[in-house]
Amino acid sequence: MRSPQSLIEPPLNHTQMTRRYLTTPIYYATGDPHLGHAYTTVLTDALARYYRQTGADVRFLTGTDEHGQKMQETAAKRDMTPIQLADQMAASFDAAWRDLNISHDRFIRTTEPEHIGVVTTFLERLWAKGQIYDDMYTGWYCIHEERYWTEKEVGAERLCPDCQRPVEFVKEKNYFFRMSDYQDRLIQHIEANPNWIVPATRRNEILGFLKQPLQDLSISRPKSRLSWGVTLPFDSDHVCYVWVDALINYVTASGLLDIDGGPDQPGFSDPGDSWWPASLHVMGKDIITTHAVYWPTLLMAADLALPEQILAHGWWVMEETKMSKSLGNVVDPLELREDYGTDGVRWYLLRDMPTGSDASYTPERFQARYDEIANVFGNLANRTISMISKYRDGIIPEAADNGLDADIESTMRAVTDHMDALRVHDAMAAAMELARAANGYVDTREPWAQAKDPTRSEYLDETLASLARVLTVLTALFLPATPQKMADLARQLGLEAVPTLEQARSVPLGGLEVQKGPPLFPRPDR
Ligand code: ME8
Repeated sequence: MRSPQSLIEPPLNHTQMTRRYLTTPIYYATGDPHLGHAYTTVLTDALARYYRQTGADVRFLTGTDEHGQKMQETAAKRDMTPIQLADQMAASFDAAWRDLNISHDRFIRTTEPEHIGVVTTFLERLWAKGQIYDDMYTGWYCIHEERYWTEKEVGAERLCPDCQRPVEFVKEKNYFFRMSDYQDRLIQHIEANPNWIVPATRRNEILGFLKQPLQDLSISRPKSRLSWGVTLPFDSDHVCYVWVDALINYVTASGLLDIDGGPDQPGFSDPGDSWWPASLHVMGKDIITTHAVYWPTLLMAADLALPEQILAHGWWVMEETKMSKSLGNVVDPLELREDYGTDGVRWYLLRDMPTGSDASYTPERFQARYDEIANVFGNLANRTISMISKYRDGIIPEAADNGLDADIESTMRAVTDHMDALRVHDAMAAAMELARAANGYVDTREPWAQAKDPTRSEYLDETLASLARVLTVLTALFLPATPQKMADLARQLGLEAVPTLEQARSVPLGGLEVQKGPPLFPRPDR
């Protein structure tokens, strides 16, 4: 018997390592997280874990969006100050992400002094470059969506086209960003980079939107109406529009901007020292326009690199309706976790939603997905470890372990291709197919019959070694979705940790002692 296999990390050469900077949206600190927020965060976490497994140097950012009119109003309704509400909700998101085993490196809050400093510096830079002007705005405003609408858009009913709530008539001084100047450059960028916005439906939607002339963007709100925000550096009677403030969070957390640079030297640090540009912004399709139009044009105007890719996933719906805080039809991921465990919830979210389309939450679908991982993969793990315990005193035989090599090879290729194309659901489906193939292998090889016949002892060794190999590979393939359960299984196999994708195929297993543990995906006791 060998002692638990210690996996030596390959030496990392930081200058040559691929760097990946991944972000989720920063969620509004007006309510608790629900299944929709959990999905985006778990999806980004799965990608972050995958990239780390491939040896990349990863920075993973999430956080809360804490300024704006909605915060001011929600706090007032609850008899709180905006910062009290923000503190409470930031703690609630932070706790939820801890419970869901999210591996972020940074949780940003837009009320942090560092962020306020970066927004100020960013605006100073745009102002110094003549990218901002003031004008009188007359029109309609939706408090809930924090945005202006035209007469035509609100119609005779005077309702917000997005949320259907009544809009207010406003006449006020506003500062505008010359967004329209960047329309052609943005279209060229999208056309020259077909994978910049994925999936293609969202890219086409943005290109369709850009067929209309792009308006300049109002980037301020008068303090007389809204005081809860970042004061404009060039007019202390106004605060920054919450979306501009929020988008800049991605730059703040990258370390690109030196806030001590001062207005004359806007003080952008050496890009080589920061994480900018982001490799991938992940979000729901509801906020694709802000990320694929407002954000890149603001960056162009500030002479900063654009994010490398934008992924806009679909909506979780309940029956036909989008799950949303304001509609009150939300599912609490933390409650589901009590019955199915963290990895049960993560698995369902990643396996059930095709990355680009909508998905409908039902308890039946949740159960069906859980049954799949419990019955196919959980069963494979359980029977393999039981058979090694029963037939070989718990020691993985030193024998050829290539019985499923062809399946392993093709699955690893498929999983890697799907993950690289951000199709996490397909990657997980492909890994599950390997578990199914391995169950088929058990049924064909009939190790219980091999065990009864001493002349077939070598074949039994081969069967068990091949099954141990496939389980090891599966710990690496499922790690992005179910990290805790894969760590448990790696320990049951006598390994210290889940191997990287590369190591999973070659780490020596013969001689390791397996430890039978409780079922990986037990039936929920309800
Ligand atoms: O928009 N299905 O914050 P937000 C899938 N603060 N994803 C959902 C979802 C659902 N039903 N509901 C919410 C904001 N999401 C801004 C972002 S970023 C610079 C500022 C997820 O709290 C999805 O990622 O309304 C969506 O884009 C995000 O939560 C919106 O979160």
